[in-house]
Amino acid sequence: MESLLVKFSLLYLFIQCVHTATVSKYKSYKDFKIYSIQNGNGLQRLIDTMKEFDESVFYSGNRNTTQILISPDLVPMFEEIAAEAKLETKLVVDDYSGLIEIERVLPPRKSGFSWNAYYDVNDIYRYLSNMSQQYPTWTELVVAGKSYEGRQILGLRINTPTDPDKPVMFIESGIHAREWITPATTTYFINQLLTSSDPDIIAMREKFDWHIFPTVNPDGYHHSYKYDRMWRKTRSKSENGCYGADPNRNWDYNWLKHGASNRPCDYQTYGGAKPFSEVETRTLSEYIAGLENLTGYIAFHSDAQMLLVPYSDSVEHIDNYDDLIQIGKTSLEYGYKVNKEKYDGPATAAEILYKASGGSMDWVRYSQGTPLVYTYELRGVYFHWPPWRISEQGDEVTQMMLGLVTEAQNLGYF
Ligand code: 0X9
Ligand code: ZN
Repeated sequence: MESLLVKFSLLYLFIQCVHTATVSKYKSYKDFKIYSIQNGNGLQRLIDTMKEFDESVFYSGNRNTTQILISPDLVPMFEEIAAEAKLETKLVVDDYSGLIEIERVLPPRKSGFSWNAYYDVNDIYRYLSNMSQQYPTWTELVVAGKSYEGRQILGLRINTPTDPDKPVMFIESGIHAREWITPATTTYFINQLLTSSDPDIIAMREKFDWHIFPTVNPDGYHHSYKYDRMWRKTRSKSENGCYGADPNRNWDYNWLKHGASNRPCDYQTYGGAKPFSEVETRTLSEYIAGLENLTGYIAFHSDAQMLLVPYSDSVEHIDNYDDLIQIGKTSLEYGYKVNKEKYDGPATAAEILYKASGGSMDWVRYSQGTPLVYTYELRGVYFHWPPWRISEQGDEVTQMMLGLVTEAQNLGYF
């Protein structure tokens, strides 16, 4: 084993030098592979070894299988170690860059904003700004905080002047940079709220004081858009030179307890130097804490296709769990009617996904006592989704929101 590692270390170092010398600006992922591995003894060791060689190894999974993204240079080592550990592996994606290519449809510059392409953060903000100008009596631009690189966490408040004390409904999107479908779906939803002639959607618009934030991790999203499609974290710089913390592991509730890393170079789940070390989560939490009458907090992620309720790091059920499940089921039923897509749950993440502490949803529920708190994991293939199908998820989410508010209203939440 030892000599095997030495052999591969040298080979890998050499390839990395050549690679660094020739690397283009946007990480290509050419010939990167995804393997699906049956969980078993030796898996963690395999993952750890791969991570030693390449911090950016991405993996995710459930209780049965794990998917891992491997650079072509590491494939021989991966296969040898997997064979030694007698782990069953299956190649599921041969060239990961193909999935990324599908998404790189340039936004149609002249025709304004659309839902046929993915936009960088400035364009999303321009869309919000345009909407605030087009609907000045219904909407206003709101700033929920700022980012490490100095961007705003910009959102749109939709609060039609029908009643001064409406319940507040908060939408958080894009906390994970690479989950591009979530900002796209959120702007789609904003568009539906503002322009739909469906009486149910109009009623939903009127019922709440909406605070909607399509990209709460703007630096990370921009980095994913411009440099590395798989970037997930913020872009703060750690003392040891690595970048970013997972903004969904950085909130001050059970910080680092489960499913989070304390290593700044961890590509995925570094929880940060301390709770709220990231300016994005800290300022966003202050904005949330300042909202009177916060009744609903909805976080959008991708791509596990699930509906999750608090808490994410415990299998215990919270006091209005039964209501949350009933409301969540109706939400999913409404969504199902659109595209016949089934989502897992509603359930706690600990029961159907994995335990993960330090997420926004748990902090909001615990510290603010907000009654209706959900995380929607939208659809996708390893975080990818063709741009020409954004509206498909947009319509599904719009109906899921309608189902949610309808059933919550039936249960007397507003
Ligand atoms: O790990 C996460 O943060 C979420 N999954 S994802 O693949 N989108 O990264 C799950 C979030 C569950 N909720 C919380 N941990 N609050
Ligand atoms: Zn996510």
